[in-house]
Amino acid sequence: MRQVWILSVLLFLLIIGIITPRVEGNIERSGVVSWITDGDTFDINYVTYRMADIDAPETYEDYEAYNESKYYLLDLIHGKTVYLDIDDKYTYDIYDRFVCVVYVSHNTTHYLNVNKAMVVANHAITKNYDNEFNPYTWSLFVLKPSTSPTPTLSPPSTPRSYPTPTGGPELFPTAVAVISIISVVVGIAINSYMKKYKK
Ligand SMILES: [Ca+2]
Ligand SMILES: [Ca+2]
Ligand SMILES: [Ca+2]
Repeated sequence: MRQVWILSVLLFLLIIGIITPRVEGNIERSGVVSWITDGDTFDINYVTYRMADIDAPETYEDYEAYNESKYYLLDLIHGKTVYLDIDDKYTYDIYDRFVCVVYVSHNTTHYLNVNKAMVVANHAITKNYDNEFNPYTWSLFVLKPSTSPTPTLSPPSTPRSYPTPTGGPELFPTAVAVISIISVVVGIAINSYMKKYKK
């Protein structure tokens, strides 16, 4: 029976390692968000960043939707340290804003993909522009790298506290549960096969 458990645990770790996306190597800079323009644009130390492959409502399109989107993003990242994957293909858009995917700490092990979170919350739509990113492959949560990058853009400021974002589907716990069950079943199957084989 011990064999089954060891096998199950090993399988579980292997599968988790394969399916969970990681940001390792993709975080090119970080800093504290000091200004929110709208649901897809913000500043760090007077430098403007445009969130890649999403589009949030403009004031002239739908003022109420613009406002809701803007304050949703504000709750998610304003005053917080964000970790940015800058577009390796063009770096800037036509307005000289850095194009990026934004990550913010979700818990001790995971970042939230803020671009994806804006779409999931219906505060922005997906628009797959020409850049290094493919928004259709994004996961809402990604594993943090083993060592966090040091903020480089701005000195640390006192973070304002905001409520934990809600509304995103918690896919990760479900996936873990499913994988645990599969691992145990496969473990038992392998063990009984081995027993049979030995006989
Ligand atoms: Ca927009
Ligand atoms: Ca990049
Ligand atoms: Ca793209």
